Amino acid sequence: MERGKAVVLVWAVLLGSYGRTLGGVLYRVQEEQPPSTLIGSLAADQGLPDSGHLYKLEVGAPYLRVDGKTGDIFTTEMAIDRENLRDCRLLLKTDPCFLEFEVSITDLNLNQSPRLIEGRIEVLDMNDNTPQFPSPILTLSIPENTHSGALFPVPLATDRDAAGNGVADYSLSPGPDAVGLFGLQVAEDRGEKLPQLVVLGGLDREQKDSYDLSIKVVDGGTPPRYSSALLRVLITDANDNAPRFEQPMYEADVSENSPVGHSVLQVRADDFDMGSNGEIEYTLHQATDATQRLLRIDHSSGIISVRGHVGPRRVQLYEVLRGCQG
Ligand SMILES: [Ca+2]
Ligand SMILES: [Ca+2]
Ligand SMILES: [Ca+2]
Ligand SMILES: [Ca+2]
Repeated sequence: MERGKAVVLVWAVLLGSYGRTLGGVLYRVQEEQPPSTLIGSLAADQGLPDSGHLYKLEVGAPYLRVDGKTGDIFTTEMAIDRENLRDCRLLLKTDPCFLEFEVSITDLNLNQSPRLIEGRIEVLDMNDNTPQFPSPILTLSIPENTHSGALFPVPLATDRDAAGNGVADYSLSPGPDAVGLFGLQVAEDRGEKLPQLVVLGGLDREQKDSYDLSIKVVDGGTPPRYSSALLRVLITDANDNAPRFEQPMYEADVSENSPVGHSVLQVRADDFDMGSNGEIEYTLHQATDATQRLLRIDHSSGIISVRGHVGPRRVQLYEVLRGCQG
């Protein structure tokens, strides 16, 4: 509803009869109306006197003011913001929000104590809040060996409006490099929408280690309000690569009587994984006793050197090397 053309929904129920206190007057008003919007006319609506009496607001400031002669209740410069009213801030989304008021009526001709009218104004929700994610950039970590169909909860957006104008749905724009890899599933639990990222395709950290997706949240208002956040998916490493030597075969000649510690050759291997999954340790693998007596390998550098006396023979190193992941 536009501010300028505010239509105030008003009706009143008078419960009980006139006495010292009149209770149960109920009006309704849309939140965020401009100043001096008429909420209700106590004299006209309630059959109360419209002359010779003084109406005075006792409870309801600063949101309300009352015309002294007619008891007309108006909004003020202090807008009634449903989401910021003290009594409504902690309500459940589905609970109605009420603003209490009290107006006294004094008969100017009689020397009587004033009568008191108590009432409530139900503040109706407007869609004046946009649903928001907790941060403009949301991060999810997903292991590269995740199977297709696995679900990862996405941080929830919030919207301070009442249920119908609150969070209604989420959608995902995967971007060209992530089409077919990620989707969104929106579960529901007791009326709350729960977005979950679905892994649809195979993820390989060694091919691509992050994806930037856009996630959008929309509320149920008319027209709806919406906002978006960047959903950054970080692919974490799994140990899915074995170490590989740079060459399929290494060969070297060792001179007879080479001194102990003489460097024969250096082998090198690579492992595409990260951190400890990519660390390499070199050992001699299935080496014969004779080879083990003759040669040693440095576990970290891959340098093979002479360990013992070299006699007149030839050792084929390709039999004896293996790269070991750490
Ligand atoms: Ca909203
Ligand atoms: Ca609202
Ligand atoms: Ca590895
Ligand atoms: Ca890996």
